[in-house]
Amino acid sequence: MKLLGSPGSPYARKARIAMIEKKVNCEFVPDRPANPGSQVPKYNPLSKVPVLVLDNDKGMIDSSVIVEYFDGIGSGPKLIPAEFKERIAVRQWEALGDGIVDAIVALTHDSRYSESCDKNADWYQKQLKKIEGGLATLERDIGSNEFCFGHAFSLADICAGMVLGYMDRAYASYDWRSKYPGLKRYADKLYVRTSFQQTALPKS
Ligand SMILES: N[C@@H](CCC(=O)N[C@@H](CS)C(=O)NCC(=O)O)C(=O)O
Repeated sequence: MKLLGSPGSPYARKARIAMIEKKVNCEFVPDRPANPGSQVPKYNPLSKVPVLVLDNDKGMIDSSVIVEYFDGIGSGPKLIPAEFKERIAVRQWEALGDGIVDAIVALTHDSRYSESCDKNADWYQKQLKKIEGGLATLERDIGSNEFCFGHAFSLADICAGMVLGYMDRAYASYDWRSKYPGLKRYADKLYVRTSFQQTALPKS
């Protein structure tokens, strides 16, 4: 089994963190879909990462599905609770995290984006509103807790950490630590985990 992903991809990082937390015996293979010779299109018709290449040479796609797979086959505490209401609650955190990352990508990959671009422009404000709304919601809902959901590490924390790590990589000019001190406190604790340290995103 091999996990293909770009070293800088937040979604690949989500799957990589789950792989480490669940002690799954799988190799991470750096592979950017845009690079010539990439194996990604062979296993994912959408040409996106992460993609998990199974032992039967079939591809499993989407970070959400791959995390659930790792949670099922790996050892250690569950990342996604079995109980219905709890599972839906954790999935809500995931949806929020994925949505914030989508907005960071939309903002920072826009051809008009640069450090000196017009921050009042409609296209900029539209994505910024989603990012700030998302970060404010994370900060409010985490409060002074150690974990996003309940009293244990879960997929919800993987997703919150994925967001904050990607802010630092793709949108480093935004000082989220000063604006959301509760998130800074939360992230400082989360980032000492081996799974976060081993998957730290390269600076862009
Ligand atoms: N919903 C997908 C999103 C995956 C995704 O958008 N990956 C980006 C990298 S962060 C990608 O591969 N982009 C290349 C492309 O869209 O061509 C998931 O969670 O796996």
